[in-house]
Amino acid sequence: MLNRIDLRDAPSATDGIDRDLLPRAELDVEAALEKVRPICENVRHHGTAALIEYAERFDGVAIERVRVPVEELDRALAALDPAVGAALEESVRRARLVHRDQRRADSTVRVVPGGTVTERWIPVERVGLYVPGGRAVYPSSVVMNVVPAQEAGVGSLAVASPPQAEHGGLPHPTILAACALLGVTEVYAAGGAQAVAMFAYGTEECRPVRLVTGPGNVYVAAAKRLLRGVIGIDAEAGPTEIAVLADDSADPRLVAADLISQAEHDVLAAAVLVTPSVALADAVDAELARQVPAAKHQERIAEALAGRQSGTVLVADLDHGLAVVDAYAAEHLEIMTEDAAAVAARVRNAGAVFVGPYAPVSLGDYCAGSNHVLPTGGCACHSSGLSVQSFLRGVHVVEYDREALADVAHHVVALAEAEDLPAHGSAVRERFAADRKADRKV
Ligand code: HSO
Ligand code: ZN
Repeated sequence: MLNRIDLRDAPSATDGIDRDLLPRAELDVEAALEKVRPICENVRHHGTAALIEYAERFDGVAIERVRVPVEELDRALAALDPAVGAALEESVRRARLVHRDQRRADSTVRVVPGGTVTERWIPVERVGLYVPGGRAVYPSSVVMNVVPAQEAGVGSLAVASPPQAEHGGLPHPTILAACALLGVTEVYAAGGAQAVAMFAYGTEECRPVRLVTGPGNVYVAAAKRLLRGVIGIDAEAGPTEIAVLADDSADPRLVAADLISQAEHDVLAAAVLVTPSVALADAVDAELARQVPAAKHQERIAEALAGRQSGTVLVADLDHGLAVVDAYAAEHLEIMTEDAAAVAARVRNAGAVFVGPYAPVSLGDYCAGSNHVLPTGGCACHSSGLSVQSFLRGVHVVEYDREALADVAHHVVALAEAEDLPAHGSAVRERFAADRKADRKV
């Protein structure tokens, strides 16, 4: 069922793993840029009118206003299935526990007597959160974006999600309900690149934001790339990925179920099994053959599993497997081995690591307390998932008194001269020249 890539004789850990040998999706954000550019310009110059035009063109619905009335949020929450409401509340509660703990205190370092540097953590003033609509309606992603922003102390938070024809041009009701549950009152019926442009440039209805976070399709990613600079962004989210590092001790039934769970997202989703055990690989294939036809979204899943982004990678042993999963840098990595915690402790590159048989990725998607907005496409080797930190800026506050500056002045002057920037040195010298004139001591 899964493509098989046999790396058992390939170079091992010390030689490094060639990433090109590993399965991975290709997402052409560059190509989408040309389509997205005129859309962003149109929103920049025509605001709400442009958004209404795109709602008609891309979402097939005529809307009169983009801002969602607060009563619609309340109505959606009141109509929400109580079991879903309770689950969202538990998800929020656990996420708050974890994210609250991420908050950093300001800290002051006394560098020398009379000289301190304080690091102040200041929340971004206003944030826009993009929530996809259409096939992917994820109230859980509202939780995963809003909770860290709120815990960081972001004062102003707006959500945008595409207008839905079958919901009278409003975003999907579970999205509206999740916003209401989290106390978000500013919601816009806008999707795709045009929503990102609305946040970046502002419109008659929406004040511009400083930072845009949230997942989206390739057009959303392209708009983020284009407008980065005007706004900050979290990441360009690609299709979701699960890698499972497993040995003979793993239950093939669970490995298959977890691979299927993320393949369910998208035909481009990646499901990768890394194992030294041919027996396990065969057993997982057999389980996939059994479980996929029973899955509701079996066509999408089968396409994702058969795609070149998915596969089984056979490795020489677990050390080799660790080198492979580090090279792959999966968005989600499950460790299904003997002594899973010890193996997990050795992982360097992954968006999130799920340890042992009772921590499936879908727990993390909804209710572990961890964040599910994670780096994709191998970006886990240099980036983290969404956190309170994503919504804060660290500002250095420098305080030196006269003595402390005098002590280091000659070093500043020496470096300024080495860089042929003598005015930098003069700025320090001037302080003392003025003093010398004033008290005529020197
Ligand atoms: N696995 C997705 C998140 C998600 N799953 C939302 C279900 N709903 C990317 O981490
Ligand atoms: Zn998921």
